[in-house]
Amino acid sequence: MTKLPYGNKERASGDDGDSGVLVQRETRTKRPPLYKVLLLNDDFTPMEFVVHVLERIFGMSHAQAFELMLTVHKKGVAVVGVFAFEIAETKVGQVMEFARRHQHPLQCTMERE
Ligand code: TYC
Repeated sequence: MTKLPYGNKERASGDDGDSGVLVQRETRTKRPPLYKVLLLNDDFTPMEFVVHVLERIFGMSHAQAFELMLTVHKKGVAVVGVFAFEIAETKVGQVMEFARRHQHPLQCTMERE
């Protein structure tokens, strides 16, 4: 048999090894990243306004909202909740818009968990 200048006879015969059939390699569905929504303290926003924000926008009970407001007041910042990107973005926007409309300097941000 003649020695072929290729590693194997498939290549020498012009077959590139591609059968034309698509092979599914692996399926890896990554969980979407989560985002912490943070509420920041300031010296001017009234406590009751913050409590109202936490009830209305984050669905907390009055007791939960009051407790978290006090945590922010004492510590400077607290995580209000953890959400998928678009939910977190929407809630941050709602807080900022509501505070702006009432002329309070309340700040709300998000960061990747
Ligand atoms: N520190 C504010 C006050 O004494 C109350 C406050 C709490 C403001 C939480 C913002 O995210 C905040 N009136």
